[in-house]
Amino acid sequence: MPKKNQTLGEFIIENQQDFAYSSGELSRLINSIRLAAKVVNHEVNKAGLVDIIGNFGETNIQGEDQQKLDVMANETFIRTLTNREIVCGIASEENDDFITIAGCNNDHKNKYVVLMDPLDGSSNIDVNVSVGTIFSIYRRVTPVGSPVTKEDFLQPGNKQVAAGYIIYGTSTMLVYTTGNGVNGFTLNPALGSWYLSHPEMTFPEVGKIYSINEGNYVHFPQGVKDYIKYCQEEKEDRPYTSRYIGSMVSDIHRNMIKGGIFIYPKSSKAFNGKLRLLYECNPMAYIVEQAGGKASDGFRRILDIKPMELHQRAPFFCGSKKMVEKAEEFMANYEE
Ligand code: P6P
Repeated sequence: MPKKNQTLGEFIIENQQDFAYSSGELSRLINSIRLAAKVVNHEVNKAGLVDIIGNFGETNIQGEDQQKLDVMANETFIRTLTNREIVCGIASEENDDFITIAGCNNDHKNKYVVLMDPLDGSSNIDVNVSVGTIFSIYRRVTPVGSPVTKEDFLQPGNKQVAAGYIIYGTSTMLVYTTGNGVNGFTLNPALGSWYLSHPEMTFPEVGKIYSINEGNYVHFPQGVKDYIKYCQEEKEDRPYTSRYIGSMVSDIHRNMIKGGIFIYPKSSKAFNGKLRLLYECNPMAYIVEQAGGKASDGFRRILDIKPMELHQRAPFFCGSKKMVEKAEEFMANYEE
């Protein structure tokens, strides 16, 4: 039973038996993520003070300008995960292909792969709006000791053994699940320790917040347009409040506490939406479902989608169960 204010270290030890199949490696993996998160948090928090803000002068596979903090965060998580010899392979939004960790090619028994968005919402860095890290953990499906293959990464989200996010906001939080509910830890930067501030997080079944970039309205499918009008009409518990930060981790974190729905749909500008299935939608969907919420692409459960490509995108409807179900009703009125 989680005890409020216990440290993350104490929590991991107490819940060791909950880590399915784990012989302590998953615990060590979560521990390495919390270490890397502290390093990234330190850099994000001082970004305005040193010449680390601004473009790195390169673009990533997404064709997005790489902010210096993106690169720093990516390198920090990769280095920390590699040094611990727990992980066989890493896939990152910032890397064209997956990375094989040498330990997989000899007698190491590393059995986990990690997929991550090292700094989501990075376009908000220069305007001092909160950003986040998202991670997703699987057991490899190819034989332990052999080199990892793309097959180890292209698993459906329902095979995740853990997922989480770090939100670098007014305070820094690590929120994660290993399949036994969702718990949130807040960093005390003075002590460098994470404390259980949000035990057993539960997504409110209904809410009054809808989060979508309405600037794309004319490009949305008709079902999305109809749902937006539903949110805005004066009827029953509506109109809802529109809140959109432009940083998915922050939008979904707020909705998980207050209730709400986050939608990044496909559009005539982005035929599969913008968000990446493997290291944005799947981990957030796992967390949201573990908290009692719902996540789909407007038609199908996100976690049941079989990935075909490392960086493939998916439309994303995520949040309070009844709000997502209502949005899906509007989507069902039209051909997928
Ligand atoms: P738009 C940030 O770049 C991100 O990947 C998500 O964190 C965020 O929800 C979305 O893109 C914002 O995209 O097109 O509304 O600016």
